[in-house]
Amino acid sequence: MGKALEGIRILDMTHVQSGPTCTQILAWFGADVIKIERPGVGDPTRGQLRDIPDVDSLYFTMLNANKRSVTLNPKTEAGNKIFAKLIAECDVMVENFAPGAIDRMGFPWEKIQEINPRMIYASVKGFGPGPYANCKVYENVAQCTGGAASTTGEIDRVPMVTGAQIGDTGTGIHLVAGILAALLHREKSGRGQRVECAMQDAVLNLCRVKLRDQQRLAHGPLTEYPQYPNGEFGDAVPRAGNASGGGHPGWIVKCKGWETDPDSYIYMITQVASFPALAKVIGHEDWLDDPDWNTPEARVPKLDLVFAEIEKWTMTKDKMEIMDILNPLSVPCGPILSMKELANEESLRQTGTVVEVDHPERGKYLTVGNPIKLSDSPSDVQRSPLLGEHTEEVLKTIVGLDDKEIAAARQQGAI
Ligand code: CAO
Repeated sequence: MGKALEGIRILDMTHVQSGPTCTQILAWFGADVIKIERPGVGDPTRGQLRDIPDVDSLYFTMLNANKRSVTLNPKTEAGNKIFAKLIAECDVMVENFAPGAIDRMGFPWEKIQEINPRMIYASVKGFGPGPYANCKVYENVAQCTGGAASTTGEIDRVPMVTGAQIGDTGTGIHLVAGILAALLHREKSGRGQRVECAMQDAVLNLCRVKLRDQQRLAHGPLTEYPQYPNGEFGDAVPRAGNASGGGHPGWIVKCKGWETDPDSYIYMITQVASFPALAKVIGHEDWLDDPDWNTPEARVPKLDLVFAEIEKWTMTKDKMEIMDILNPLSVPCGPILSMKELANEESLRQTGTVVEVDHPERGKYLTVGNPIKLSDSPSDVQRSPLLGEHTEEVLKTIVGLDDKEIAAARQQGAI
């Protein structure tokens, strides 16, 4: 059974997180991803947040699975020629350097097109065209400038960033969609094209419901927000604590053991259809005949009381026990799972979403496998490459250099 992207070759000029996320997904789908790294240095994340001295960090190993590593400096004479040949031989080039870095290497888009008109050139930048186009951007900058931070956090407290890497990984996933669309389009047009994704845009896309709420504000208070009915609304979407972003009110409530276990909580959603079952199970059958409680409209102004009553019940039970009771009743709820629990979750191991990989220098480590499952071309996760592990192999088989030329390039510091 072939892989979905078998035969597609990616020139991977990415570093840190956003770009590597994108190329890792393409690699899981079977593309041949050739990661170009600076000789002797490599992707800076190889050395960041190291848990074991002198061994590639988990930051690197968890974002660069299934790739080949080539060390190459395109700013040297020999490196420039090798890079041009790689452009000619690849289908897609992905990069996420600060604006202008690839141009400064001598490869503006016009030149890339000249070398290979079928090339798809995909970039992540912090911002799109405009006043901030030249800014360098990291994850939390994108969360702040894309609307996530202003709408996340406790009511009337400081803006909050989330642990989910929506700026980096979120943008990388958007870029994958653009690359796949451009590959399909190339089938018809015969030509490559540029694919650009700004981190601010990707975060805003992920915060789409908050822009929805911004417009709703003009027509009255946001009734599902905890500020309603007693708090104040300003002229911008406020932070809403753990309120649900959807049409059914939700909140996080305590479970048994919360005093000592920081993750003993569960997210409860008071979906209209399953509310009678929920009311019964928490001992509030009385609500079902009471017009003060038995409609969503009646409950909305006192959601704090609704969740306080739910919490009285959840505090008597373990979060997984609650799942077991509520799921058969079709009451949507989600236990707050810690990373420790997720790492040990057997069902995630079974589906390949959590995978153990063996690395020659660090030994066994856990990574997140491909969350996108294809029925006919499943992904297998291979360890990340060592720095320059595939330099000679790629230079010989794809660039067509012989031993003498490789030695000369090495002497120049090109590889
Ligand atoms: N050989 C020689 N030089 C190389 C090289 C190689 N193989 N690979 C990269 N370089 C050089 C580049 O040419 C560039 O040099 P110049 O600036 O002199 O042209 C430099 O290394 C990389 O520059 P950078 O500005 O991209 O790197 P930085 O560490 O200063 O900034 C980051 C990092 C992420 C802030 C910036 O790259 C950026 O804003 N990228 C776009 C947004 C993005 O993806 N952010 C997410 C990062 S993940 O949190």
